[in-house]
Amino acid sequence: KPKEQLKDNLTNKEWCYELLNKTSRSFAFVINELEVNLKDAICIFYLVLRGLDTIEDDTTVEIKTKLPVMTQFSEGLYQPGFKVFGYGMNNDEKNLVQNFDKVVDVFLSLGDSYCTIIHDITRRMANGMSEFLQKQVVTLPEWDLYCHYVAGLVGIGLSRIFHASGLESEWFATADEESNQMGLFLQKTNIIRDYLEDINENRIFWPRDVWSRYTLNLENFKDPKYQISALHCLNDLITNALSHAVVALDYMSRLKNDKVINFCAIPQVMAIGTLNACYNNYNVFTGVVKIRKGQRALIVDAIQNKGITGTYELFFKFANEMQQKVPLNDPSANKTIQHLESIQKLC
Ligand code: PS7
Ligand code: MN
Ligand code: MN
Ligand code: MN
Ligand code: MN
Ligand code: MN
Repeated sequence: KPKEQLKDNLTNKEWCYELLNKTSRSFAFVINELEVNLKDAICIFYLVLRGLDTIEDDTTVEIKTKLPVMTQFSEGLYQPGFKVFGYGMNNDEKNLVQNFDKVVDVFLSLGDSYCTIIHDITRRMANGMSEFLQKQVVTLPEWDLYCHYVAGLVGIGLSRIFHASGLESEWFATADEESNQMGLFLQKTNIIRDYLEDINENRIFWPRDVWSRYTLNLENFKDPKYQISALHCLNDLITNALSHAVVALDYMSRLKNDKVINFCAIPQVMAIGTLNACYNNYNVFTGVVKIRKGQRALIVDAIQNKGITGTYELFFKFANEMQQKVPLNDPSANKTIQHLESIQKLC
């Protein structure tokens, strides 16, 4: 059969899984391993939020055009045929929002408890994104609030989905603070690592109250003559992100289902590994600092084979590696070491 014809014959659910594989760099793998019922709910949750993020991220559309689209987005989940045109910075994102009716179709086939959770989180995230399209991230409480909207809420929604599936305990239904910090740990790591990508797209997610203590203009850090203050600022934000690790470990220690442990722990370990790779590393300001393919494979392997024990071992290893690199004259050194020691004591 020609390729085109095969594509036309996909069910909406098959189409959704195809889009999941195309639009997510790291989640497709861990989602695919989950038990069927949970897997469909989380695949749809991912695509719904990826659709919303496509609207948030599209810098070619004016903010006043986006705002009503964002506020109506969550209602679209209950409207068969709902699609969005004119958004997407690449073909996969365009494809997703232009054919969003396929996601809505599968969404409506999920159990009611899943629909309610996904709808509630999507509405709250859209409102939060709208708020921050109209203002900058200035203070540290504002940094936490932006990260709550775009990632903490994902954690809260996922915990409710785990509980609703019956695979995880009652505790997850109301663990909003812990779930929020699971999200904040990932989001802050993403924002720290994406300094260059974001600033080149005219977007700033580094909180001004922090970077303004180290430079007058965040763009200065791209210039190696500002290397020392750039590294001090970077290490300051990494220290802030590390403050969530202890709560994240506590959250993960309460999980029972092996596949859910993999789903939660692989991204968290990748995050502390990324923070370790970024720590005191000027390459953050000149390119992309990533965990190498081979190292990623070792992490996935350790967690798949040793579960929560493997997770603790890797948190210990990365915390320990980071601690060897703390320069004594770094302004955040004491705090950094405190956080790294709390992590290692738990492991
Ligand atoms: C529903 C799995 C497990 C309790 C699209 C997973 C973008 C880091 O910068 O794609 O756009 O390239 O690299 C994920 C907590 C959310 C937080 C947030 C939803 C963990 C729209 C992930 C994914 C909670 C807003 C993707 C937060 O990074 O970003 C599902 C527990 C989407 C989680 C965005 C970021 C996620 C992110 P970029 P990435
Ligand atoms: Mn994005
Ligand atoms: Mn975004
Ligand atoms: Mn219950
Ligand atoms: Mn990013
Ligand atoms: Mn990215």
